[in-house]
Amino acid sequence: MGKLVAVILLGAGLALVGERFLTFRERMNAYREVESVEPQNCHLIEGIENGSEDIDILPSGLAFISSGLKYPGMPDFAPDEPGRIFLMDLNEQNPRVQELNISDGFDKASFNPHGMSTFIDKDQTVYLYVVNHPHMDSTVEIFKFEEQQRSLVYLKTIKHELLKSVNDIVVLGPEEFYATRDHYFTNFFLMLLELFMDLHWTQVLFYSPGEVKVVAGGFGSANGITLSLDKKYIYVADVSDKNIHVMKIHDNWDLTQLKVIQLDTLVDNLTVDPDTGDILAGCHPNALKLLMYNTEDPPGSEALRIRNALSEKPMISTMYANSGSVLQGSSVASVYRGKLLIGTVFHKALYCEL
Ligand SMILES: [Ca+2]
Ligand SMILES: [Ca+2]
Repeated sequence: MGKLVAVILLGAGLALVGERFLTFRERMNAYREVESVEPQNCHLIEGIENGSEDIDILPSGLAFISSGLKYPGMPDFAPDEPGRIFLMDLNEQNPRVQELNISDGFDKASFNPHGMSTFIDKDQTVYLYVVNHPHMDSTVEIFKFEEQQRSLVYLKTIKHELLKSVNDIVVLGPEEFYATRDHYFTNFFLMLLELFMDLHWTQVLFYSPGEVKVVAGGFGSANGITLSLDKKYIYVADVSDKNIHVMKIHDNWDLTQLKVIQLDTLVDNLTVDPDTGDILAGCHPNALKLLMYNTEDPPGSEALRIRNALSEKPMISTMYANSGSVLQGSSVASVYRGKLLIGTVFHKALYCEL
């Protein structure tokens, strides 16, 4: 009898693992290949070789690009080089990137920049908030941008027990922001288990000096986050569920979900087209190729535009798609006056004229 129970339990256990394995492959879009969609005038940006995970463009056309992310399980072509922030002026005829100098007082050797968000104060001072993972920890760094000197002046590091496994942020006011947490666990093995078991324990947090709280939960892996043009809604990408959550902001900063836009691609960072309010999404068409990196069959890239996100039927179109022959592991797409920038987790960056 005891043996029979053991055999039944073992069988049930194996069936569960098998089922989880198959649904995991499906969730990662393991079977999907991308068909090329390439605008005419695109070229790789010279000087960016080790990622451009997030891109934030100021209303003046200056683009910040975070580069050199080291993230557990992701490829990294320059493991010994610290991360950097690049600047690109999209008003120029042939824009080039320039590395921003970072002021003293900041540990540049362990700089591991991830998601970013800019904030312009009432006096027009520009601040850049950067999610950082020094020694695989999570912090938010606040810099003041000095346009003339092309430099970042380090102001402050924010750490909090709820700000763990932070992926992206969107700044709402001085030292006030929403942040996404892409995993519940911080241990690499438990992170993989969490993804594999599809636990849905990740969250969106609100941070201010006076109050830090969870404002939304239940995401498979909350990733990119951005604000609508009218500042009434928050868009949150759930990368493992392949969708975008549209959430209403309340006066006390709590969020309620209005709708979910389901896609067939793993959505990473989100930006908003400043002219139309459309959501632009940097996506991973097949995330298994990203996790099991193989130069012979690399992960592709995909950038989507979502029009009328609040309507009954949002319109989804592909701005760019590539099998990985040109651009691998796209994580963000951002536009400024007919120019499109596409960044990647660990690879290069693309500039297109639309
Ligand atoms: Ca961002
Ligand atoms: Ca991200």
